[in-house]
Amino acid sequence: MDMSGLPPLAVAFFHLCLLLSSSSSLRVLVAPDAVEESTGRNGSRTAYHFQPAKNWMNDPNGPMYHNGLYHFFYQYNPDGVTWGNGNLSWGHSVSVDLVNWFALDAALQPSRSFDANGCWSGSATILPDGSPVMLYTGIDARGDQVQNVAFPKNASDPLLVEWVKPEYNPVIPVPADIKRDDFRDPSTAWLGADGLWRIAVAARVHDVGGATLIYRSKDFLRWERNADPLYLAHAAGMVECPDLFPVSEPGVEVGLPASGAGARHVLKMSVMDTVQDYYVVGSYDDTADTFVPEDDDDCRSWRRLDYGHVYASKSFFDPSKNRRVLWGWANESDSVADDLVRGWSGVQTVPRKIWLDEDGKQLRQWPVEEIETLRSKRVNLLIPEVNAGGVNEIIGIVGEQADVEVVFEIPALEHADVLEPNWLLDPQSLCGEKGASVPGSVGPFGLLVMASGDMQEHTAVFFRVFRQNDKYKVLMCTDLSRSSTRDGVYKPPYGAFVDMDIEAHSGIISLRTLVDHSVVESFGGGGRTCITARVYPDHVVNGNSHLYVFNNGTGAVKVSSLDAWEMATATVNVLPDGLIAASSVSRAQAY
Ligand code: DQQ
Repeated sequence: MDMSGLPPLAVAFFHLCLLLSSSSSLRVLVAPDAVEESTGRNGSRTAYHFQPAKNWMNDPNGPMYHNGLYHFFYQYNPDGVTWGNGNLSWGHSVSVDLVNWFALDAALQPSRSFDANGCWSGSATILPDGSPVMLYTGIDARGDQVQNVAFPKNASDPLLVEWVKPEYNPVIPVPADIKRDDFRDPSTAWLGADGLWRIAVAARVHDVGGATLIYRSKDFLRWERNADPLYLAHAAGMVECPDLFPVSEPGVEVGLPASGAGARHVLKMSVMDTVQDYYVVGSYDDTADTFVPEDDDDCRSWRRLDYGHVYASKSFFDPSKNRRVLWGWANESDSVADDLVRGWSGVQTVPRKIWLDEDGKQLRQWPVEEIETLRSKRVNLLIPEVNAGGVNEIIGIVGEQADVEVVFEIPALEHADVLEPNWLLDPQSLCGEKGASVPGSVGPFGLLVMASGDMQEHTAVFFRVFRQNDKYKVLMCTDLSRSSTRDGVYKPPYGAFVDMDIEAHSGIISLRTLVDHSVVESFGGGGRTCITARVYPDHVVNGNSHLYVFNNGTGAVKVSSLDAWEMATATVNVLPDGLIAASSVSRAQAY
């Protein structure tokens, strides 16, 4: 077939379809009702965020790029919509573009004494010969958390469908000074100058605190613990899912692979006490294997990857585009009863490219460029400014599946309200006190999304600018208090200060919000501050959602540009029609 006229993505998609239909080992996880489910029958299923066809999903696991395909694994309960203590498996999907995903059989399932009670989180490492290895936490037959390895059964299978767990597992049993259920989540391995591999493993050390331990090995079989932890979080309890990665020079968007000697590093930890992900830039000593943060010692005061509802994030280096890509788990925030009705629970954020900002202190995050291939119908609103109390509707696109990019310009920053110093301590409460309908001098201004026609339901994503001495502080909020008229739904305000000098940026600040049914994922100030929220408005069951740009401040705000796109529905873990027949043949053979 001559495909020379097709765009590269279409060609890649075609190849993946061929691969899937011809792979003899393929057994597809898609449930018979998955196609109907994926259309969003209940209004909250997403159209372009990653989620399995059904059941429970939590942490992203072992993302990697291998032989031209992206592989994404995730904590999966094959038997139901709750976390499923005892049978957690690694769901597995592949993609050519990080947007459309094809479900394969679970890669790891509890089956041996060393993971009899669950295959918990872990990471992928690509070895120098190009073959991948997985490290994951097994909950063994006694209930101990142990670290195991797994290899592809057939490294030349492009889909890497089957994984083998060697008999010699576990490769790291729980150490004597650590409780059996406080030892988990091995990171991607990196090579030290001495030729030994290192991994970080999360643990709580008795009377000491949350620790990120370092283990070294030359063969992935025998691992030795370093006397010093990579980092000790004295004040925090258990920390989970550590991620240590090098970053390029400030402002350089190119990523670095796992080692990257000499570079500054970022340490990310998921803190169980707060169920939040924190990160810091610091110096990693690759001989002593210790990390010194360039910030406060208490990791709970570090920056957050996302100031909304995201946890257990994981990144990987994508050599095909020289970038680091991150996903995070966005849990449901309505009730378990709702999950049971829906038949699924949990989504991932969109894959985000991450790099170090020019300030050398914070990460910038941005949806990977491939997400833009879903942009279909485009509208742009030509309004020079939004006056006090102004609300302008963005019409012409489906509001519940949209990508909105808006650039605001504040003509008179000096009119901003004065900031009280204690407001800096708790931006989330400040967003609650000064919600979208409380007028200030400069702001609130931003977007109203997932709004019902009568405005009874809406989610507000907005900024407020304050003055502190002769500087300005920008508060970013996502306020869920009016997001749904339903009871039993978590509707907090989320908020954080955007770390940028808005005056030096000529009073300009941008906002990008991805709306996807029950997800409102926002990137403020060019991705300096991210807030992901889960929303469950009632009106979507029978009606459409509206989008607005608004300004409830007393001063006018200029809209330098506003572009909004309707987003096409991606193929996420549902096979395209033409392949359903092929998959049911393999399903019939499999069961
Ligand atoms: N979830 C996994 C653990 C990890 C936790 C189990 C974080 O490995 O510590 O599903 O959400």
